[in-house]
Amino acid sequence: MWIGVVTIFPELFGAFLSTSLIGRARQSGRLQIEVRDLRDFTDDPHRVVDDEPYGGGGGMVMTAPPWLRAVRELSAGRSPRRVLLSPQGRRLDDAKVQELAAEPELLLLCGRYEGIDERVRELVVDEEVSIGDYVLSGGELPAMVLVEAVSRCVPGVVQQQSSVERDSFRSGLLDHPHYTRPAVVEGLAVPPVLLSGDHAAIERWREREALRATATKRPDLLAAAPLTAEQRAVLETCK
Ligand code: 4HQ
Repeated sequence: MWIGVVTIFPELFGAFLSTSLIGRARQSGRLQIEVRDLRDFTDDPHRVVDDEPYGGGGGMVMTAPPWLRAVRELSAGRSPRRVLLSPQGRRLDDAKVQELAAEPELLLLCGRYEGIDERVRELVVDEEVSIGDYVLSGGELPAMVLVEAVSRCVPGVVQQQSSVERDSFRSGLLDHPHYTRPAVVEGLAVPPVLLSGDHAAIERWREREALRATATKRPDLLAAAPLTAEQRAVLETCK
């Protein structure tokens, strides 16, 4: 998969893109990520990318010309889906992540200041995506969130593909609790079934705890999850 990113702060992506899972995926060639500085697409020597808003008011607005040039140059010879990170977008969820991961090419636009001239959206943006209802200073962190979530869906990026399938949300449920050594932490013991060696019993416990966690922490998810009759019965015994 190819992902292009346009930003005025390309350095923010350095450690993120060279560390851990994403670093390895890039080295193996499964992920090709091209981060470009918006200022490289200006034609004035001062590399200015913002101006005062028409109609007045505070703050600055990112001008259209560098964005149009950046998007068109990075789209030359490919046809990436062009995504603008913005609080006005549709909220990112697992369904959207999987939909974006099915694209061979994505181009992510990271704005700053009060935002980008509206005509950029009209001319070269396919869709807006938000990572949540709160205000950030720029689209860079949302772009990293999107890159990380999407990358996990690209075949071979997560070494254990079984862990992607087991992942939270794929089932519509939250994960069960996890425990590791030591067996007792400040008087709190590991649930004995996990030490029993009885794999079927452990599987039943995990399923039950996943249902319980979802019911108590995210009842909204539970309402939307397609539960089997057996899962409904187990859920009854958790109450
Ligand atoms: N932004 N999800 C970039 C966000 C945001 C979000 C605010 C995007 C500032 C310039 N983006 N502008 N939440 O808060 O995606």
